[in-house]
Amino acid sequence: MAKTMAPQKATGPALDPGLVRKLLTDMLLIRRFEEKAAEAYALGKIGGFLHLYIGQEAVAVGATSVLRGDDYAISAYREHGHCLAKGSDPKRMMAELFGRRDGLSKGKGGSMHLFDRSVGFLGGHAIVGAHLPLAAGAAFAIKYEARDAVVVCYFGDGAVAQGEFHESLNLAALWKLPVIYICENNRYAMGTSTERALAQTQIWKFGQTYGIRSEKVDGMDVLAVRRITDQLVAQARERHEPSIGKTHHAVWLEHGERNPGQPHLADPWRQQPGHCAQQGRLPCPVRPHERQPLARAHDEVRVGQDVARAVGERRAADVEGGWHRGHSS
Ligand SMILES: Cc1ncc(C[n+]2csc(CCOP(=O)(O)OP(=O)(O)O)c2C)c(N)n1
Ligand SMILES: [Mg+2]
Repeated sequence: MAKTMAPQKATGPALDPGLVRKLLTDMLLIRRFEEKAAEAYALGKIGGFLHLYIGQEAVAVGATSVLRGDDYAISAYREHGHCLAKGSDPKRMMAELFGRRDGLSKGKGGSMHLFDRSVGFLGGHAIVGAHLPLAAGAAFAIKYEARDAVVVCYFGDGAVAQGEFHESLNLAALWKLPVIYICENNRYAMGTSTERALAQTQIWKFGQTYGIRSEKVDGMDVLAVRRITDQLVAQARERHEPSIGKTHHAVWLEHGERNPGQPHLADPWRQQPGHCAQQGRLPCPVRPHERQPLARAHDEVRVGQDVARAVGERRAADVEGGWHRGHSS
């Protein structure tokens, strides 16, 4: 999945059928992976915590679609989608969730600690905010070695109130590091809304404070994410300029999956305004007919949704393989 494709305009006939199919396929692979993981967790086959990425697929896929194989990605604990998008092996990822020795982190890390150096994925990190300085460090190494790779660092809105967020942005700006910080703002950190946690809820504005470019983008629109990330990556690659992007999302799921037989810690979350439990129909990043530019491109290039799904299903067979092996162990 890490293969780079030329950036395209969000609308109009210039959209390449191969690109449309690839974006859909990659998002569907993540969706299938997460659905299978949820199933296994409900059966008590996966230990520890499990935080699903369902509903946010467009961010990982849109952003990764403009990265090169030698670029890095790093994330917090909701990282399955970022790791898959970077090109990691779904079988080894699923094995890791099951705590198996053939897992990505030898079964010692689990869902929150996927790590795959072979595709430049520098880990899922469970301590909120802790990986933001690591991203700056990796970007510093790139600059020190005079390479033109970049680091994309995904984090949640919950990290913004942490000191690491501000320290990292300060150093990235001061030292001109090739890092793109992408805040996936789903408006909640466990049960706490951004309104209750942040004095400044316009997260992208922190970029202005540190004098770096900041952009906000609809995180449900894979083409918009791709377009903006392409610009931010270009300035990081060419001029070593850091930036911050902020994506916003419909709220899909609880904070984490429910442990079998235990009450869910985040049940009050369901009562919060904007939670999916209160909405009849949610916008979905992987349903093309709900994303207008992608839907138009879809019609124009005659790539049917079923075709994309079929390709997605084939890739998802890998997921099933990993799941069955884990399930029978
Ligand atoms: C330093 C630290 N404090 C508290 C926690 C407990 N905790 C786990 S997840 C979480 C919320 C994070 O929310 P956000 O960054 O918005 O990510 P999201 O779950 O919305 O993707 C908190 C407070 C933690 N892991 N690390
Ligand atoms: Mg959040």
